[in-house]
Amino acid sequence: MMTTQASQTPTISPLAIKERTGSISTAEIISVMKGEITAVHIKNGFSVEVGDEITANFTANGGLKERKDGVPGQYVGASHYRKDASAYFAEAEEARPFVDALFANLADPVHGLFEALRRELHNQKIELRLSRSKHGQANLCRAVCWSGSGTYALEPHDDAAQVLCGGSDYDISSVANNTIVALNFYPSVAEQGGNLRIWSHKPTVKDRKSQGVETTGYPYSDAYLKHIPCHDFELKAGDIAVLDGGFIHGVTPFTRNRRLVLNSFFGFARPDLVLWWT
Ligand SMILES: O=C(O)CCC(=O)C(=O)O
Ligand SMILES: [Fe+2]
Repeated sequence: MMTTQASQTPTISPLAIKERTGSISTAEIISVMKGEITAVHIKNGFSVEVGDEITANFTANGGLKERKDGVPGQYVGASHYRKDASAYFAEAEEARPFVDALFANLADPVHGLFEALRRELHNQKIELRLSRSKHGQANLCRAVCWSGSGTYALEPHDDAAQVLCGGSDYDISSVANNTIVALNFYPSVAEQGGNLRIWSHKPTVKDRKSQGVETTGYPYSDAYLKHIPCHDFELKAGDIAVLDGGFIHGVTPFTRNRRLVLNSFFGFARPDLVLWWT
């Protein structure tokens, strides 16, 4: 009885959040990777015009699909969620031309940030590369428009369970021992709502078991989250959010226009290796 109760009382972990306007710095990203800060919200982090072009390329994309894995949304690219390595990397290979088509001939912020981080880490004798296996290689990002119609457009979840439980064919498994960084670019946002909400709680394996989400980290119930403080990032087109994906987060409902996110994950697999995937 005592044990059950203890595992169902979520531990509050304070959020260290930075919000500012301007260009994102690799130092801030590395701070999130090292667990020094929980999240960074950069307002006006990239051009709204580039965001509009990416959104138009998403809408017209031949690889645009409806998600069929229990998480409502439309997407271009590949998600490792609930997939073993062979299925994920096959999907990533197949989706690559469509992910490339999102950026067409643009000098886009996702490639820009990846390259800047790669250079900075290289200076520190750390390699940054895409996750890979004998089945193929990850893409730089995936583009998603969430379409949940309940309390959330994207239900509260953590991004760590899926890495921990992905299976041994993945090279990213060891990143689960470190901070899994979620990187989100917002080419377009909702008129109302569509906030990225983060809760002051980083679930353990035991917490996930108690909530029946051990292998997915999705979704956490309102009852579980009720007494946990949270913070909302109110997003505008051109914003960037970088967060410790081990903390529970979700997307509040929104109306009318399309809210598009370009999402990637990365983190230390070893002290000298950072892997990047979607
Ligand atoms: O759309 C967002 O703001 C968050 C996306 C997210 O949490 C995810 O893709 O795992
Ligand atoms: Fe997430």
